[in-house]
Amino acid sequence: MTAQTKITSAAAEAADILNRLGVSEQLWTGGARRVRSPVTGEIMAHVHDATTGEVAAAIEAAHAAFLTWRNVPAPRRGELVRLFGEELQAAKADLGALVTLEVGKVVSESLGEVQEMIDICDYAVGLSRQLFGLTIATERPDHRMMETWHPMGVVGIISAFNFPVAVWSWNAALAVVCGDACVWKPSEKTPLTALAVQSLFDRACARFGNVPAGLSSVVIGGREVGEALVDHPRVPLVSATGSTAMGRAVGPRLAQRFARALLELGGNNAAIVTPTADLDLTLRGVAFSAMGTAGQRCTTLRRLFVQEGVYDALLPRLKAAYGSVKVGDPREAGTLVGPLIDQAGLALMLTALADARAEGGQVHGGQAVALADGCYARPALVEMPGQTDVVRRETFAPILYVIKYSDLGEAIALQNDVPQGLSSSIFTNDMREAELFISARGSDCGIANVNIGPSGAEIGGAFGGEKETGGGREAGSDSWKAYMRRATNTLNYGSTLPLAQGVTFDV
Ligand code: UN1
Repeated sequence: MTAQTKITSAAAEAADILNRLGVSEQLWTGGARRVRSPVTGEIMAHVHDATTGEVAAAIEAAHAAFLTWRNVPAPRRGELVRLFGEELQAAKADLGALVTLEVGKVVSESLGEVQEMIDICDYAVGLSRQLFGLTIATERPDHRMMETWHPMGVVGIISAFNFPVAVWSWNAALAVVCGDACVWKPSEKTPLTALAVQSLFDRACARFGNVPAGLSSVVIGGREVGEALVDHPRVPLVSATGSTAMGRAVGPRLAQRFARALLELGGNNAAIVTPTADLDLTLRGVAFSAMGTAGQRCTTLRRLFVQEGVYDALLPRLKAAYGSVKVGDPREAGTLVGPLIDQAGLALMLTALADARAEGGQVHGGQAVALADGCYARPALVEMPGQTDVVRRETFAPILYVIKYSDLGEAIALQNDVPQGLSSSIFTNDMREAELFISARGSDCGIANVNIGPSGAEIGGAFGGEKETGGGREAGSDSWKAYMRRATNTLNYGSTLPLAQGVTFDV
């Protein structure tokens, strides 16, 4: 139960990294917005908010860049992303360390986040030779019908604090090979990692040569900056990651001007443990997906449904894992749970635990941990009598609600009976149960896994979810289609003009 006590300066370390990554000092000093490290509570930098005029200028520059970039052959655009991936690889340790300082992730998870960026770059390079459309049978003689995919324009990217760089890269790497330009509004809690990534992108651009200025840029700020991006007529697509409340504000504004929204919002992810589950594997899967990233992934496991026959076998082991996991400075070897993002995040966790107690829950762990001026807490395991209100809402913190069930159909119904629909999993060695869970009448989420937890997805699959999660899909599979506009072309190579549907119109 002891937290690490050795805390070294986050501010000095951040300054060293920013310098090494080539981020001009004037970008992170002298501004009005303070950047606080959740690791130590120190102020690491003062960044400048963009004015709405500066946001508009960035969008106009991006639009001008798009007009040039769309003419560059896609595989050549892929070459820029390949160079960017090389820059990320070379800077992996530094960028990972900066993610740790700014978000509080443990080092291996921060490195994993940068690896996710490298992976999507590799994916996007291959994709740059695979942006294909279909050729479709036509009903008319001497005709050909096909679809073509064209660059779309400026993509606005609004990202959240918890994956401050990877989620941007899922969007940006695809957008760039698709021939688009990007304007990025990072979370106001994590501007430093965004500035660092922009610097690495600029390095790749310098090596590539002739990249139009403004192809990708960062605008820092709060709600007004996001709104300026969302409302601008030169932005045909906004990809926004964050809370359901944010998505509720962004979605209708985009709809108002018929722009596209790609929303990746809240999750309230569950796992079901059936009697045949391998409990060693289940324990590890549950521990990582519930406690990892201090419970601050969209995909974090928040609800665990355990069949009554295995409840007493699993719960003591889970309690032991919760009691022994090392909470503390995420830079220290052995730490598995770092701080929450800020004091507000910690307060939300403590409020949810109080609500859980009031709703009949038995809370194990969950105490705030005093360590420097950081925002630390022990992860909480909460045995609940049922799926009460607090369980149905997403609290972005390391709280796992555990509920006993008897029948699998009942467990699947409970797992689906929440407003959110991002990720889910089942632990079972019964093929029928596994198949049922991923079938049409199984999990209603965008991600449904078997014998792994709901978090930690690879970039090759489409990432996103249903219901209040927003419906968007990012990263792999055919997610690239969201960043392009589709045209259907019908070509007549004959000398007559037969009309479709047998219509005659003789003049
Ligand atoms: C997020 O929390 O917004 O699947 C993204 C995962 C990570 C991405 C999470 N690859 O947990």
